[in-house]
Amino acid sequence: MSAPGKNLRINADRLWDALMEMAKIGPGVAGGNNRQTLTDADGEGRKLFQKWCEDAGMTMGVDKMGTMFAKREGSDPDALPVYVGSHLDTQPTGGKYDGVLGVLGALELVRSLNDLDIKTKHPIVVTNWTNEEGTRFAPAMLASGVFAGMHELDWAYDREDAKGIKFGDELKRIGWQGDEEVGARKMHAFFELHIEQGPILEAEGKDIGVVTHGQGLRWIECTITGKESHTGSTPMPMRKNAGRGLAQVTELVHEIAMKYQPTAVGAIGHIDVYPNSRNVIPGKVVFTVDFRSPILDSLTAMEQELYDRAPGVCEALGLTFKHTISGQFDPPEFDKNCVSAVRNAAERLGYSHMDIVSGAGHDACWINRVAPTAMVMCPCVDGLSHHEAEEITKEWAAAGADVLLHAVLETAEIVE
Ligand code: HGY
Ligand code: MN
Ligand code: MN
Repeated sequence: MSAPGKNLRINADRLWDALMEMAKIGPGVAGGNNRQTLTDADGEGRKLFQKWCEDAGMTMGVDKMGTMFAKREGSDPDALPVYVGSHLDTQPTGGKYDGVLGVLGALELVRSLNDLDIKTKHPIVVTNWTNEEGTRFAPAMLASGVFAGMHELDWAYDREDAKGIKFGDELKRIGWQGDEEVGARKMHAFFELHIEQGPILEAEGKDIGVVTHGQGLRWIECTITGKESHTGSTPMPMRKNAGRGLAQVTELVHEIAMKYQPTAVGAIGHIDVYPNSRNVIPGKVVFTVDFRSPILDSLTAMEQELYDRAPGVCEALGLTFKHTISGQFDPPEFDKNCVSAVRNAAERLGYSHMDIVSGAGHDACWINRVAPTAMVMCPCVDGLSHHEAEEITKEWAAAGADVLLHAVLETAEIVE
Protein backbone atom coordinates (compact mmCIF):
# COMPACT_ATOMS: atom_id res chain seq x y z
CA MET A 1 0.00 0.00 0.00
CA SER A 2 1.56 3.31 -1.05
CA ALA A 3 1.83 6.13 1.46
CA PRO A 4 -0.12 9.30 0.68
CA GLY A 5 1.80 11.93 -1.26
CA LYS A 6 3.32 14.84 0.68
CA ASN A 7 1.09 17.31 -1.15
CA LEU A 8 -2.06 15.68 0.23
CA ARG A 9 -3.32 18.28 2.72
CA ILE A 10 -6.56 19.23 4.40
CA ASN A 11 -8.42 22.45 3.60
CA ALA A 12 -7.07 24.79 6.28
CA ASP A 13 -9.65 27.55 5.69
CA ARG A 14 -12.59 25.13 5.91
CA LEU A 15 -11.21 23.67 9.17
CA TRP A 16 -10.74 27.14 10.66
CA ASP A 17 -14.27 28.17 9.59
CA ALA A 18 -15.69 25.06 11.27
CA LEU A 19 -13.81 25.85 14.50
CA MET A 20 -15.11 29.43 14.51
CA GLU A 21 -18.66 28.25 13.72
CA MET A 22 -18.64 25.73 16.58
CA ALA A 23 -17.18 28.38 18.91
CA LYS A 24 -20.39 30.42 18.50
CA ILE A 25 -22.24 27.69 20.44
CA GLY A 26 -21.97 28.00 24.22
CA PRO A 27 -19.86 31.17 24.17
CA GLY A 28 -17.92 32.13 27.28
CA VAL A 29 -17.96 35.64 28.74
CA ALA A 30 -14.40 36.41 27.61
CA GLY A 31 -14.17 35.08 24.06
CA GLY A 32 -13.76 31.38 24.84
CA ASN A 33 -16.39 28.72 25.40
CA ASN A 34 -18.63 27.45 28.19
CA ARG A 35 -20.20 24.40 26.48
CA GLN A 36 -20.27 22.05 29.46
CA THR A 37 -21.29 18.46 28.96
CA LEU A 38 -25.03 17.63 28.61
CA THR A 39 -26.09 21.28 28.77
CA ASP A 40 -28.38 22.66 26.08
CA ALA A 41 -25.31 24.23 24.48
CA ASP A 42 -23.67 20.80 24.29
CA GLY A 43 -26.86 19.50 22.66
CA GLU A 44 -26.74 22.31 20.10
CA GLY A 45 -23.08 21.65 19.32
CA ARG A 46 -23.87 17.96 18.85
CA LYS A 47 -26.69 18.79 16.41
CA LEU A 48 -24.37 20.99 14.33
CA PHE A 49 -21.67 18.30 14.33
CA GLN A 50 -24.22 15.66 13.26
CA LYS A 51 -25.42 17.89 10.38
CA TRP A 52 -21.85 18.42 9.17
CA CYS A 53 -21.13 14.68 9.35
CA GLU A 54 -24.28 13.76 7.43
CA ASP A 55 -23.55 16.47 4.84
CA ALA A 56 -20.19 14.71 4.40
CA GLY A 57 -21.99 11.45 3.63
CA MET A 58 -21.37 9.78 6.98
CA THR A 59 -23.89 7.77 9.01
CA MET A 60 -24.23 8.58 12.73
CA GLY A 61 -24.41 6.05 15.56
CA VAL A 62 -24.81 7.02 19.24
CA ASP A 63 -24.14 4.78 22.24
CA LYS A 64 -25.74 4.69 25.68
CA MET A 65 -23.25 7.26 26.99
CA GLY A 66 -24.15 9.64 24.18
CA THR A 67 -20.83 9.23 22.38
CA MET A 68 -21.26 10.03 18.66
CA PHE A 69 -19.72 7.84 15.93
CA ALA A 70 -19.95 9.14 12.33
CA LYS A 71 -18.90 6.44 9.86
CA ARG A 72 -17.37 6.83 6.38
CA GLU A 73 -17.57 3.43 4.66
CA GLY A 74 -14.42 1.58 3.58
CA SER A 75 -13.95 -0.77 0.63
CA ASP A 76 -13.78 -3.79 2.96
CA PRO A 77 -16.92 -3.91 5.11
CA ASP A 78 -15.32 -6.60 7.30
CA ALA A 79 -12.26 -4.47 8.11
CA LEU A 80 -12.36 -2.90 11.58
CA PRO A 81 -12.69 0.88 11.34
CA VAL A 82 -10.04 3.44 12.20
CA TYR A 83 -11.60 5.75 14.79
CA VAL A 84 -10.49 9.37 15.00
CA GLY A 85 -11.83 12.11 17.25
CA SER A 86 -11.85 13.82 20.63
CA HIS A 87 -14.51 15.83 22.58
CA LEU A 88 -16.80 18.84 22.02
CA ASP A 89 -17.54 19.56 25.70
CA THR A 90 -15.58 22.39 27.32
CA GLN A 91 -14.56 23.72 30.70
CA PRO A 92 -16.72 26.54 32.17
CA THR A 93 -13.96 28.96 31.22
CA GLY A 94 -12.73 26.87 28.31
CA GLY A 95 -11.08 27.68 25.03
CA LYS A 96 -12.29 27.17 21.46
CA TYR A 97 -9.82 24.39 20.62
CA ASP A 98 -9.41 21.95 23.57
CA GLY A 99 -11.07 18.79 22.23
CA VAL A 100 -12.89 20.64 19.45
CA LEU A 101 -9.81 20.69 17.21
CA GLY A 102 -9.65 16.90 17.44
CA VAL A 103 -13.29 16.38 16.50
CA LEU A 104 -13.41 18.98 13.70
CA GLY A 105 -9.91 18.04 12.49
CA ALA A 106 -11.26 14.49 12.03
CA LEU A 107 -14.33 15.84 10.19
CA GLU A 108 -12.01 17.88 7.94
CA LEU A 109 -10.01 14.72 7.25
CA VAL A 110 -13.16 13.07 5.85
CA ARG A 111 -14.21 16.20 3.95
CA SER A 112 -10.74 16.25 2.31
CA LEU A 113 -10.94 12.55 1.37
CA ASN A 114 -14.37 13.24 -0.18
CA ASP A 115 -12.98 16.19 -2.18
CA LEU A 116 -10.27 13.95 -3.64
CA ASP A 117 -12.50 10.87 -3.88
CA ILE A 118 -9.93 8.85 -1.92
CA LYS A 119 -11.16 5.45 -0.76
CA THR A 120 -9.74 3.48 2.16
CA LYS A 121 -9.87 -0.24 2.92
CA HIS A 122 -10.86 0.32 6.55
CA PRO A 123 -13.91 2.45 7.32
CA ILE A 124 -13.16 5.71 9.18
CA VAL A 125 -15.29 6.72 12.18
CA VAL A 126 -15.23 10.33 13.42
CA THR A 127 -15.92 10.35 17.16
CA ASN A 128 -17.17 12.83 19.79
CA TRP A 129 -16.70 11.34 23.29
CA THR A 130 -19.18 12.50 25.93
CA ASN A 131 -17.92 14.30 29.04
CA GLU A 132 -14.16 14.28 28.50
CA GLU A 133 -13.67 17.26 30.81
CA GLY A 134 -15.18 15.83 33.99
CA THR A 135 -15.83 19.36 35.23
CA ARG A 136 -19.63 19.08 35.62
CA PHE A 137 -19.73 15.32 36.22
CA ALA A 138 -16.54 13.77 37.65
CA PRO A 139 -14.46 11.91 36.65
CA ALA A 140 -12.93 13.17 33.42
CA MET A 141 -13.00 10.97 30.31
CA LEU A 142 -16.20 9.40 31.64
CA ALA A 143 -17.66 8.00 28.37
CA SER A 144 -14.35 6.72 27.03
CA GLY A 145 -13.79 5.19 30.48
CA VAL A 146 -17.08 3.27 30.24
CA PHE A 147 -16.17 2.30 26.65
CA ALA A 148 -12.82 0.91 27.88
CA GLY A 149 -14.55 -1.05 30.66
CA MET A 150 -13.13 1.11 33.49
CA HIS A 151 -16.54 2.27 34.75
CA GLU A 152 -19.98 0.60 34.78
CA LEU A 153 -22.74 2.34 32.79
CA ASP A 154 -25.07 2.61 35.81
CA TRP A 155 -22.28 4.14 37.94
CA ALA A 156 -21.70 6.72 35.20
CA TYR A 157 -25.45 7.47 35.01
CA ASP A 158 -25.45 8.14 38.76
CA ARG A 159 -22.70 10.80 38.64
CA GLU A 160 -24.13 14.02 40.00
CA ASP A 161 -23.28 17.65 39.23
CA ALA A 162 -23.04 20.40 41.88
CA LYS A 163 -26.85 20.76 41.82
CA GLY A 164 -27.41 17.04 42.40
CA ILE A 165 -28.57 16.47 38.81
CA LYS A 166 -27.70 12.98 37.54
CA PHE A 167 -25.68 12.34 34.36
CA GLY A 168 -28.19 9.76 33.05
CA ASP A 169 -31.13 12.14 33.52
CA GLU A 170 -29.35 14.99 31.72
CA LEU A 171 -28.33 12.73 28.85
CA LYS A 172 -32.00 11.80 28.38
CA ARG A 173 -33.15 15.41 28.81
CA ILE A 174 -30.97 16.71 25.96
CA GLY A 175 -32.06 13.76 23.81
CA TRP A 176 -28.65 12.17 23.26
CA GLN A 177 -29.00 8.81 24.98
CA GLY A 178 -28.25 6.40 22.15
CA ASP A 179 -29.10 2.70 22.01
CA GLU A 180 -25.71 1.17 21.16
CA GLU A 181 -24.04 -0.85 23.92
CA VAL A 182 -21.01 1.11 25.15
CA GLY A 183 -17.78 -0.60 24.11
CA ALA A 184 -19.44 -2.97 21.61
CA ARG A 185 -17.62 -1.25 18.76
CA LYS A 186 -14.23 -2.80 17.93
CA MET A 187 -11.46 -0.60 16.56
CA HIS A 188 -8.55 -1.19 14.18
CA ALA A 189 -6.93 1.89 15.76
CA PHE A 190 -7.79 5.23 17.39
CA PHE A 191 -6.13 8.60 16.70
CA GLU A 192 -6.69 11.86 18.58
CA LEU A 193 -5.50 15.33 17.53
CA HIS A 194 -5.28 17.74 20.49
CA ILE A 195 -3.66 21.04 21.39
CA GLU A 196 -0.72 20.49 23.75
CA GLN A 197 -2.23 22.56 26.58
CA GLY A 198 1.35 23.22 27.72
CA PRO A 199 4.30 25.43 26.61
CA ILE A 200 6.82 22.88 25.30
CA LEU A 201 6.10 22.73 21.53
CA GLU A 202 5.86 26.51 21.16
CA ALA A 203 9.03 27.02 23.25
CA GLU A 204 10.91 24.41 21.19
CA GLY A 205 9.59 25.88 17.92
CA LYS A 206 7.96 22.59 16.89
CA ASP A 207 4.75 22.31 14.83
CA ILE A 208 3.90 18.76 15.89
CA GLY A 209 4.07 16.73 19.10
CA VAL A 210 4.41 12.97 18.58
CA VAL A 211 2.82 11.76 21.79
CA THR A 212 4.57 8.62 23.09
CA HIS A 213 3.09 8.57 26.62
CA GLY A 214 0.54 10.30 28.82
CA GLN A 215 0.70 11.28 32.49
CA GLY A 216 -1.03 9.17 35.08
CA LEU A 217 -3.66 10.99 37.17
CA ARG A 218 -5.14 10.77 40.64
CA TRP A 219 -8.21 12.85 41.57
CA ILE A 220 -8.56 12.57 45.36
CA GLU A 221 -11.72 14.09 46.81
CA CYS A 222 -11.01 15.28 50.36
CA THR A 223 -13.38 16.38 53.12
CA ILE A 224 -12.11 18.43 56.08
CA THR A 225 -14.63 18.84 58.89
CA GLY A 226 -14.55 21.39 61.73
CA LYS A 227 -17.50 23.29 63.19
CA GLU A 228 -19.33 26.24 61.73
CA SER A 229 -19.89 29.10 64.18
CA HIS A 230 -20.21 32.87 64.29
CA THR A 231 -17.19 34.72 62.80
CA GLY A 232 -17.82 37.59 65.20
CA SER A 233 -18.60 36.11 68.55
CA THR A 234 -16.61 32.84 68.63
CA PRO A 235 -13.33 33.32 70.58
CA MET A 236 -10.29 32.40 68.43
CA PRO A 237 -9.10 29.48 70.67
CA MET A 238 -12.54 27.86 70.37
CA ARG A 239 -12.69 27.81 66.58
CA LYS A 240 -12.64 24.68 64.41
CA ASN A 241 -12.04 26.42 61.10
CA ALA A 242 -12.08 23.95 58.18
CA GLY A 243 -10.77 26.78 55.99
CA ARG A 244 -7.44 26.67 57.85
CA GLY A 245 -7.22 22.96 57.10
CA LEU A 246 -7.79 23.67 53.42
CA ALA A 247 -5.05 26.31 53.43
CA GLN A 248 -2.50 23.95 55.01
CA VAL A 249 -3.41 20.96 52.82
CA THR A 250 -3.17 23.20 49.74
CA GLU A 251 0.41 23.99 50.72
CA LEU A 252 1.06 20.31 51.53
CA VAL A 253 -0.10 19.24 48.04
CA HIS A 254 2.28 21.74 46.46
CA GLU A 255 5.18 20.63 48.73
CA ILE A 256 4.60 16.96 47.87
CA ALA A 257 4.52 17.60 44.10
CA MET A 258 7.71 19.69 44.32
CA LYS A 259 9.53 16.64 45.71
CA TYR A 260 9.06 14.78 42.41
CA GLN A 261 10.25 17.40 39.93
CA PRO A 262 10.66 17.88 37.03
CA THR A 263 7.80 15.60 36.03
CA ALA A 264 5.17 15.67 38.79
CA VAL A 265 2.38 18.22 39.22
CA GLY A 266 -0.17 18.80 41.98
CA ALA A 267 -2.91 21.34 42.71
CA ILE A 268 -6.43 21.76 44.07
CA GLY A 269 -8.81 23.18 41.45
CA HIS A 270 -12.23 22.27 42.82
CA ILE A 271 -13.27 23.62 46.27
CA ASP A 272 -16.66 23.73 47.98
CA VAL A 273 -16.87 25.61 51.29
CA TYR A 274 -19.81 25.02 53.65
CA PRO A 275 -21.88 26.95 54.46
CA ASN A 276 -19.94 29.54 52.40
CA SER A 277 -21.45 32.46 54.31
CA ARG A 278 -19.52 35.65 55.04
CA ASN A 279 -20.16 35.54 58.79
CA VAL A 280 -19.89 31.80 59.42
CA ILE A 281 -16.61 30.00 60.11
CA PRO A 282 -16.41 27.17 57.51
CA GLY A 283 -17.54 23.96 59.17
CA LYS A 284 -16.62 21.80 56.18
CA VAL A 285 -14.62 22.04 52.97
CA VAL A 286 -14.77 19.48 50.17
CA PHE A 287 -12.05 19.70 47.50
CA THR A 288 -10.27 17.60 44.85
CA VAL A 289 -6.50 17.10 44.76
CA ASP A 290 -5.20 16.63 41.21
CA PHE A 291 -1.83 14.76 41.23
CA ARG A 292 -0.18 13.75 37.92
CA SER A 293 3.08 12.22 36.75
CA PRO A 294 4.27 10.08 33.81
CA ILE A 295 6.11 7.97 36.45
CA LEU A 296 3.80 5.55 38.26
CA ASP A 297 6.08 5.27 41.32
CA SER A 298 6.03 9.05 41.78
CA LEU A 299 2.25 9.14 41.45
CA THR A 300 1.65 6.43 44.06
CA ALA A 301 4.24 7.98 46.41
CA MET A 302 2.57 11.41 46.21
CA GLU A 303 -0.85 9.90 46.84
CA GLN A 304 0.44 7.92 49.85
CA GLU A 305 2.23 10.92 51.36
CA LEU A 306 -1.00 12.94 51.25
CA TYR A 307 -2.86 10.13 53.06
CA ASP A 308 -0.02 9.84 55.61
CA ARG A 309 0.28 13.56 56.42
CA ALA A 310 -3.04 15.33 55.83
CA PRO A 311 -4.93 13.77 58.81
CA GLY A 312 -2.20 14.97 61.25
CA VAL A 313 -2.20 18.48 59.75
CA CYS A 314 -5.97 18.64 60.28
CA GLU A 315 -5.92 17.02 63.74
CA ALA A 316 -3.54 19.74 64.97
CA LEU A 317 -6.26 22.25 64.05
CA GLY A 318 -9.03 20.27 65.74
CA LEU A 319 -10.33 19.06 62.36
CA THR A 320 -10.95 15.66 60.76
CA PHE A 321 -9.79 14.58 57.28
CA LYS A 322 -11.21 11.91 55.00
CA HIS A 323 -10.65 11.12 51.32
CA THR A 324 -11.96 9.07 48.44
CA ILE A 325 -10.63 8.56 44.89
CA SER A 326 -12.91 10.30 42.36
CA GLY A 327 -10.85 9.56 39.23
CA GLN A 328 -7.62 7.80 38.28
CA PHE A 329 -5.58 6.21 35.55
CA ASP A 330 -1.97 5.02 35.37
CA PRO A 331 0.51 6.54 32.87
CA PRO A 332 -0.38 5.18 29.36
CA GLU A 333 2.23 4.28 26.73
CA PHE A 334 0.74 4.67 23.23
CA ASP A 335 0.96 2.04 20.49
CA LYS A 336 4.36 2.06 18.82
CA ASN A 337 3.01 1.44 15.28
CA CYS A 338 0.43 4.20 15.57
CA VAL A 339 3.04 6.54 17.06
CA SER A 340 5.33 5.73 14.09
CA ALA A 341 2.48 6.53 11.68
CA VAL A 342 2.23 9.97 13.33
CA ARG A 343 6.01 10.50 13.19
CA ASN A 344 6.21 9.28 9.54
CA ALA A 345 3.40 11.69 8.63
CA ALA A 346 5.15 14.69 10.21
CA GLU A 347 8.38 13.80 8.43
CA ARG A 348 6.70 13.22 5.04
CA LEU A 349 4.88 16.54 5.33
CA GLY A 350 8.01 18.39 6.41
CA TYR A 351 6.64 19.57 9.75
CA SER A 352 9.06 20.11 12.63
CA HIS A 353 8.23 17.62 15.37
CA MET A 354 9.36 16.14 18.65
CA ASP A 355 8.33 13.27 20.90
CA ILE A 356 6.31 14.49 23.87
CA VAL A 357 4.46 13.21 26.94
CA SER A 358 0.90 14.51 27.23
CA GLY A 359 0.47 16.59 30.41
CA ALA A 360 -3.32 16.57 30.15
CA GLY A 361 -5.57 13.54 30.24
CA HIS A 362 -7.44 12.59 27.05
CA ASP A 363 -9.96 10.02 25.85
CA ALA A 364 -7.02 8.42 24.04
CA CYS A 365 -5.58 7.50 27.47
CA TRP A 366 -8.53 5.17 28.10
CA ILE A 367 -9.03 3.97 24.50
CA ASN A 368 -5.36 2.97 24.51
CA ARG A 369 -6.46 0.09 26.74
CA VAL A 370 -8.79 -1.42 24.12
CA ALA A 371 -7.25 -0.46 20.75
CA PRO A 372 -3.89 0.59 19.26
CA THR A 373 -3.91 4.35 19.94
CA ALA A 374 -1.79 7.44 19.33
CA MET A 375 -2.13 11.22 19.57
CA VAL A 376 -1.02 14.15 17.46
CA MET A 377 -0.40 17.46 19.23
CA CYS A 378 -0.06 21.00 17.98
CA PRO A 379 1.22 23.98 20.01
CA CYS A 380 -1.01 26.53 21.72
CA VAL A 381 -0.08 30.14 22.45
CA ASP A 382 1.90 30.45 25.73
CA GLY A 383 0.81 26.87 26.49
CA LEU A 384 -2.41 28.33 27.87
CA SER A 385 -5.51 26.11 28.09
CA HIS A 386 -8.56 25.68 30.32
CA HIS A 387 -8.72 29.46 29.91
CA GLU A 388 -10.92 31.55 27.62
CA ALA A 389 -7.84 33.14 26.05
CA GLU A 390 -6.66 29.73 24.74
CA GLU A 391 -5.31 30.38 21.23
CA ILE A 392 -3.71 28.49 18.33
CA THR A 393 -2.74 29.64 14.84
CA LYS A 394 -4.50 28.47 11.68
CA GLU A 395 -1.14 27.07 10.57
CA TRP A 396 -0.79 24.93 13.72
CA ALA A 397 -4.37 23.67 13.29
CA ALA A 398 -3.67 22.77 9.66
CA ALA A 399 -0.35 21.08 10.47
CA GLY A 400 -2.02 18.94 13.14
CA ALA A 401 -4.90 17.98 10.84
CA ASP A 402 -2.53 17.23 7.94
CA VAL A 403 -0.52 14.86 10.15
CA LEU A 404 -3.75 13.30 11.44
CA LEU A 405 -4.89 12.76 7.82
CA HIS A 406 -1.66 11.03 6.83
CA ALA A 407 -1.40 8.91 9.97
CA VAL A 408 -5.01 7.74 9.54
CA LEU A 409 -4.47 7.03 5.83
CA GLU A 410 -1.33 5.00 6.60
CA THR A 411 -3.45 2.94 9.01
CA ALA A 412 -6.76 2.79 7.09
CA GLU A 413 -4.90 1.93 3.83
CA ILE A 414 -5.70 3.85 0.66
CA VAL A 415 -7.42 1.72 -2.00
CA GLU A 416 -5.87 2.38 -5.43
O1 HGY B 1 -8.05 16.98 33.08
C1 HGY B 1 -7.56 16.86 31.96
O2 HGY B 1 -6.37 16.65 31.84
C2 HGY B 1 -8.39 16.97 30.72
O3 HGY B 1 -8.25 18.26 30.20
N1 HGY B 1 -9.79 16.70 30.98
MN1 MN C 1 -9.27 18.01 26.01
MN1 MN D 1 -9.70 19.98 28.80
